[in-house]
Amino acid sequence: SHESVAIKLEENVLHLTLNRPDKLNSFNVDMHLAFRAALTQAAQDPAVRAILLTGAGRGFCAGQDLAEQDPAASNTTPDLGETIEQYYNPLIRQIRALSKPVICAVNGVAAGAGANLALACDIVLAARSARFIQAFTKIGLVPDSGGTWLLPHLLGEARAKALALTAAPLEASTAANWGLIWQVLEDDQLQARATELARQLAQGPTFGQGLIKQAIQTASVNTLDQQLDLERDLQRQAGCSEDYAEGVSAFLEKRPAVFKGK
Ligand code: T3D
Repeated sequence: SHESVAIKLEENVLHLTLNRPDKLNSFNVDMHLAFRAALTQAAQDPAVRAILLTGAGRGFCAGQDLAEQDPAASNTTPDLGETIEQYYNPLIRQIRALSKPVICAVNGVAAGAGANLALACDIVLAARSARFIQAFTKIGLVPDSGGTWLLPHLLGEARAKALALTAAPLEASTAANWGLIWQVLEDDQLQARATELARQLAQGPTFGQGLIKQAIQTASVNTLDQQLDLERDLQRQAGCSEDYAEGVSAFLEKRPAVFKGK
């Protein structure tokens, strides 16, 4: 049967590929449920130490499947708040709460919720031909899936507002220059380089990586004082990990460390 999210576990990396290429991997309920189940499984499975998210075909993700939720086709006004509450918000929260790095390889156009899904990931790589489009305003909507938070945080209000109000397509290279994403790669190198990065992280001290993710995500709501306290607490936890002991031993013995993620 056709899977709307293709899943493969290889070398401790869970590859999640949005797989509705004919619809530019736009979200229908089926894809939401498959994605959610995969992330829930990823959180629980110790064999999963990094997640690599990408899209099948020429696009990354075109956001909500607009054919599935056509207001003109139904008699009642759809409650979009309900869709957000049920599907998009839990997805973004799941990614942010996951104590494992989520790498996103944006292989092509990322529009609407698809753009903000990418931006919610921990490390975003994009193909040179990829575009980020805050498409929402073209159909009278508001950026969701964290867009109105992520954009001003990453870019500042001026760029955030202009992108959201105009739906202007942002080239991958500009996105990288502006600090919206980590790197732009040549199209034919994206998947190999993203896989390499994901594998490298998966072989690393993934317990500590989870704490790093938590610390950096919390910074925006903390004062420096609060953040110093948080760092103390997280460092205490990291210092109890087997990976810390191994990391120090390996350094002193001048050999590569063998991390277990605990
Ligand atoms: O529940 C709620 O509604 C609230 C939640 C909202 C979250 C959102 O994400 S709202 C924003 C929804 N997304 C969009 O508005 C983007 C719509 N798509 C586009 O603007 C363009 O497709 C792109 C700029 C992304 C790409 O353009 P292009 O020219 O490269 O491709 P295309 O020809 O437009 O699309 C290719 C096919 O995918 C086409 O189907 P066809 O004609 O070959 O059968 C197109 O209809 C389909 N497709 C693309 N995006 C969507 C879609 N089908 C359904 N929903 C889509 N979002």
